[in-house]
Amino acid sequence: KTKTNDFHKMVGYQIYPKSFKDSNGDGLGDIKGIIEKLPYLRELGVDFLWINPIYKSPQIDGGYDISDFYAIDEMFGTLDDFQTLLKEAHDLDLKIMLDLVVNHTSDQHPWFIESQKSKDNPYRDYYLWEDASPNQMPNEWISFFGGSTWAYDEKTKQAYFHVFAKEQPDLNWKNPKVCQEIYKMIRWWLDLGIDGFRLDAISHIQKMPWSYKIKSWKGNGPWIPFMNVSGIETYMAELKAIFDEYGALTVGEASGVQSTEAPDWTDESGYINMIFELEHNVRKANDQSQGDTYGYKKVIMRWQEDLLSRGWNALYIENHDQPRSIDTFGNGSIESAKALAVSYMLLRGTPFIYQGQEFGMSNFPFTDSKQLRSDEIIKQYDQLLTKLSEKKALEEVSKNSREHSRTPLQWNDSENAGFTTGHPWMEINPNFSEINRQTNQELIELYKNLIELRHKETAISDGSIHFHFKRHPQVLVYERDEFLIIVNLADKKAHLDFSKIANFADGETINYQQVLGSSNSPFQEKMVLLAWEYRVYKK
Ligand code: ISL
Repeated sequence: KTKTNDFHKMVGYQIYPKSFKDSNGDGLGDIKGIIEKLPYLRELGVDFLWINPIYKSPQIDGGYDISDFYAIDEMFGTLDDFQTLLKEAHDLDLKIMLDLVVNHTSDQHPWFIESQKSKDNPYRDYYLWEDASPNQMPNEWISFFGGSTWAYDEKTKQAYFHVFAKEQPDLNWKNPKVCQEIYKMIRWWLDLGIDGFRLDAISHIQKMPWSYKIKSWKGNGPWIPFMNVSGIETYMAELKAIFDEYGALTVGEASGVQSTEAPDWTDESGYINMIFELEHNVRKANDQSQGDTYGYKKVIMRWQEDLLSRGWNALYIENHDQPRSIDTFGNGSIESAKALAVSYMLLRGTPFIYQGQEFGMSNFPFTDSKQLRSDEIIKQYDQLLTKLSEKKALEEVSKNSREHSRTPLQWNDSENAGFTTGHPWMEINPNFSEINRQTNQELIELYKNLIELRHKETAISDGSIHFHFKRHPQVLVYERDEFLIIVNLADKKAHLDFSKIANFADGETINYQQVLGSSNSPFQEKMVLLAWEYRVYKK
């Protein structure tokens, strides 16, 4: 198989399996639960599913700490179940993409257990060990989850390196044996019949020399020594060779890859099909729980423009690491969720929908620290307790916490929102009788329409993109060849005047038909948009 551009037309759906659907009443979502819901996903119209890690794991980091790359974690089912899922999904023409987590393993992975035993263990060099003492780590680098990137080991008087939790030791990619093991594993899953991978934290696999001194502790400063560091190209090229052999569908989570570098990563000869930018999740300076709309718009425009002639964007407004968009960039209303949907679903790239986003799931109103589930958030909370009251500490950690997006899916208004017949592993949002898959049909319909446009219209799947009113703080306006998309991303009115724009001068004569919209409104040179209004026109 060769690399084709099929993915230009596709729409992905992200499943956080623990919270998607429980089939056996143990309160945890599972593979059979996904199988149950395949008809729903088919009907929605998506083309592939990206499933967050289902491998064997102690679950310190939501399954991103893998202890066996070849086994399905019991909580999700068996390899047989997974093969049934593959078959049933494929029968419905749905592709399956798995998470590929190869920057690190769990500290319970047999390689690490061996590696820890002694300095001369054959697996020692599978990980990154350096001489250290309890109060002198090899350098001052800090991890994404807080604290040093080094964890000291008393027995061997060395420390091992981890960019995430200390239970997630980083693999040593400089060791060819590690690469071979990983490549073997990738082939194993592709041979089993999966369609592709989402490459987790892939830009961190290469590190700078340990002697690198951090120059700024602000922004991305602390991550510079392990974010898209030169030398990574070799590994990426080797990965690409395998992906190409299988015609695998690939999307990279690659923080630190700039919009100007993304074309090299994702064009015809690039390593992967597409890339998620992580920059648009900007928050208002004065309120970390609120999205910065103009910031979002600017990031989107830059990535769209920088990848216009080469490369491909993976588009999203929600995932398992971010709070719900209806509350960050929206105002909690379904109108705002609709505007957000239109704002990104028709851009150039492959859109992803995160479970529950399509029916307006919202942030969780945390009232008790016992409701928190992520290890790293609980640690942050405990840390904050040293200086804040319980109430303030909880408020602080839940501000833009990824916990919000991880609550069980609200399928209907029956007990436990139809997610489980047992006791849910994480509390269900108390708003489930108002917000669920049954109540918010209109939003689902809109998503269906948007997906259909991507499937049918080459202007949307492969056309060019051109932005207007680029400095407007709240309205996003873009042309995709014969299409014109207008979205008001705020809860106040906006005025647009097209008469000064070359192609629109004498706009009244443009023969625009409205394809979608929150109201029926023929195109006019001077228009007033209501709060959260969206309009899609076609010439
Ligand atoms: O934090 C980042 C940038 O500021 C990241 O780029 C980082 O790569 C990203 O948060 C990684 O996330 C992914 O890997 C983590 C896991 O906890 C997340 O859920 C996953 O999406 C570790 O595997």
